[in-house]
Amino acid sequence: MFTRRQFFKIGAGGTTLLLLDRVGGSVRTACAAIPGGTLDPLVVDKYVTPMLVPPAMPRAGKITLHGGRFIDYYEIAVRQFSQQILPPPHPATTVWGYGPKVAQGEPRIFNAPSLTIEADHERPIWNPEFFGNMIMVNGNTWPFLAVKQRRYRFRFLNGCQSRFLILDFNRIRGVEVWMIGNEGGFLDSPVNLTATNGNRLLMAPAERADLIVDFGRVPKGRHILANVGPDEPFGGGAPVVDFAPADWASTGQIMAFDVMHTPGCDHSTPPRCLLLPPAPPLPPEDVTRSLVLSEVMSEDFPDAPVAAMLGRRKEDGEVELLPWEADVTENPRVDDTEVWELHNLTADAHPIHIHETVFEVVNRQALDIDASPEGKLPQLVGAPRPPEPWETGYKDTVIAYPGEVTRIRAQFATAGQYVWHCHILEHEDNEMMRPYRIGRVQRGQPT
Ligand SMILES: [Cu+2]
Repeated sequence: MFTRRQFFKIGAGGTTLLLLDRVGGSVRTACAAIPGGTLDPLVVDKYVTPMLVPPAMPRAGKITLHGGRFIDYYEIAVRQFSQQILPPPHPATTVWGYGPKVAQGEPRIFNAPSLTIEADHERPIWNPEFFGNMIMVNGNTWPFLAVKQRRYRFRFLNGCQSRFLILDFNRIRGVEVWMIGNEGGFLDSPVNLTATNGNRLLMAPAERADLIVDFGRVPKGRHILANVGPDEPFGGGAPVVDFAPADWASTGQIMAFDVMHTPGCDHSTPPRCLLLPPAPPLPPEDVTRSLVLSEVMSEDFPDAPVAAMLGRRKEDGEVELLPWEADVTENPRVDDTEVWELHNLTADAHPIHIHETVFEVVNRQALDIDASPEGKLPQLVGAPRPPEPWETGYKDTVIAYPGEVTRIRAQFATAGQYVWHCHILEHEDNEMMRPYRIGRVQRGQPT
């Protein structure tokens, strides 16, 4: 039961949406206007701006490799800037983009979309993971929200390009946080993140969390929602122990809650008393597929990936990595249920997103990566571990940790052509995306 509904966006270097519902009270509106309204497309004049053909990214120089070969060298900066995207008299838009940090004889050029890199060695040249240095929530950097000493329902979406967030509520003294849903709907039962998970929640890019945040015992004043995820690719583990938490001065903070003194009591249902509608279990699987997440490394630079790829284990046991344009290899029959085993052979965690369907997280199991036979999948090690308590119900994005197989079960109901991919944007755009098809070949579609 909601008395008001507002929309927020949250994220760093990406677009994230946070939907806020006040829990309790009566239903007055099904949805409310976005504050400030939206722009009527009919008021934007068309065909008044000549199309810009941006230059290629200027080189910073050349590097000599062993053996005397030269390769192009770039120093790339990212910044937030204003660009006249709509024609005047509409205001300029705040955007992000890449540009040269220093370029010989060139002015600083930034544009959205960013300039292309047209190096002639080891294409594609790409930034394997982009990390911004500001946190944007619903279109503003580090906003605040005034709240009462009451329970609120928030829908979080991590819209960062590559950044895994670990939402940290520990600086909100007295708060109690419950998770009730994820991408596909409700969890089996509410999970008290404060009592059972250190008041924190890990969120990979594209994951969503339906949270009830109880400010009832939070003292009046300003409180910060923090982020203790890393300012670098996430490989699992805990902040401080396994990686440095995000910089407190910037990406370590997400937004502020200004808690107002609120007399009286909260009449909404306590989260521990909520009975969530059950998600019916999926039928047993008809097919199990062994799939692979892999990185192609540079021949010239140690530990430098040049592409992230998806693939599969073929019937003969050999691992085959496949580019986007290769024929469909995952082809469930209509209404079949399948288990997909995602073997992550890379050094980092990847949020794997499957279109069209939602799935159950079955379990995860370690792989003996170091003893990996060439061209084959590594052996399994130890027993599988169950999904996290907040991964029950149905999801559409799952964290595949490095050195593990992550198993999901999905039913494929609607015939058609879809994709599955990593949701780190730089990965999905650089080969970590594959088409898949439900049912027969579609007329006019790739096979
Ligand atoms: Cu990835």
